[in-house]
Amino acid sequence: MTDTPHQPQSLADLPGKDPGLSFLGQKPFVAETPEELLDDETTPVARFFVRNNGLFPDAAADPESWTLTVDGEVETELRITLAELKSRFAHKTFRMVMECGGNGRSFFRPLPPGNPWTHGGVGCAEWTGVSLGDVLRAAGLKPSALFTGHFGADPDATGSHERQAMSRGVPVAKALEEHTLLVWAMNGEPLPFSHGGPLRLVVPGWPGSLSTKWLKRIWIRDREHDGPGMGGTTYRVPVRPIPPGSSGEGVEFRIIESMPVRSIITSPADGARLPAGGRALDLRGAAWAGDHAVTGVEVSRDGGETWTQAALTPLRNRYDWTRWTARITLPGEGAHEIMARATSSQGQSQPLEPENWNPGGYGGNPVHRITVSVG
Ligand SMILES: Nc1nc2c(c(=O)[nH]1)N[C@H]1C(S)=C(S)[C@@H](COP(=O)(O)O)O[C@H]1N2
Ligand SMILES: [Mo]
Repeated sequence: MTDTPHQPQSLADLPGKDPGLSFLGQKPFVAETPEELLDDETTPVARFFVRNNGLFPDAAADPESWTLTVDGEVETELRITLAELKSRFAHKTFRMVMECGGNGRSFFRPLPPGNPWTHGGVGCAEWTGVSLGDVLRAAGLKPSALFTGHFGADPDATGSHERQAMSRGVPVAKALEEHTLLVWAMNGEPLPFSHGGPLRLVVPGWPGSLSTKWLKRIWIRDREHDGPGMGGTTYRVPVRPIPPGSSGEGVEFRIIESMPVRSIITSPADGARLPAGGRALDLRGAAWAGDHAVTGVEVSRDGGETWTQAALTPLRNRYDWTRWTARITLPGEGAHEIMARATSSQGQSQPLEPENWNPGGYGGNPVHRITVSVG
């Protein structure tokens, strides 16, 4: 049976979206955010990227009666409405980065299949909800509970409800982190439909595909989850480097957990023109590193020969992004390329070109480059 609700044709069909987003596809619906539209400390809903793997589901007629099932390796199966989630558990609000696992894919050569994200499959919003761990403890995890499996209400790309477009999961330890939330509000407003309203997961630091929108069910499993998006080379990378363009056959792969370190310059915009005679240039941006902290951001205007340290702004909470500022002096008139690179608490920093080619095109985190011209 196919039952396909009205599907937005373009960005203009999603209420309140900034027309400056880059539209990557309609079926499934995908749009990323140009770096200069990520200049707000908290990414407004209007500028937050959208990534669907299937079609949009029907909108909920009555959000408060939206029901989540928690079943599998639990003492007591839960069927709980959004209203009950709100009344039974402690509310949490954290500002946290969400980033698509394929962010940066377009920088790989050869280009792997999939959405050609630049650096804009990311946003940092204030998410309000309850800790998934509090709900799992209320259900009572059996000793056999090992992994989660997440199920959304969206039909797959053919419009079928029989098969999930995507159903991913995490080890129970990640599910029990305080910051892993069941979310019903974004930036203080009811969670918009295009971002999974009335109820979604936010699993910070790990690929966005784990943050299931229109969340209906969490299946607690005694083994690694095996839904669509868990097999083959999907959301997996080789444990050792492989030649670019190769299939990876016979090579050991691991599931991606923490996302890599990345920084973007959010002001000025790529292509900005400065008045003649201008020499000092103020830069602003953001950096993040999955589960880890950003320990430094540097900028260069000479192709990476020399680097200038940026000043970092303190985080609001774990998984927030790091806003940064820097001032550089441009040598004179003409076009100048400026790059930014971040370093994580793991000691990893961004390469000039992506080095970790993989068939799914995950984890491409080269330095962000912009060009500004003077005069
Ligand atoms: N139900 C459902 N949840 C989903 C998806 C999806 O296709 N269906 N896409 C995932 C992916 S791949 C990403 S990157 C994030 C994007 O969230 P956003 O659209 O709110 O930015 O949602 C995730 N949650
Ligand atoms: Mo994604």
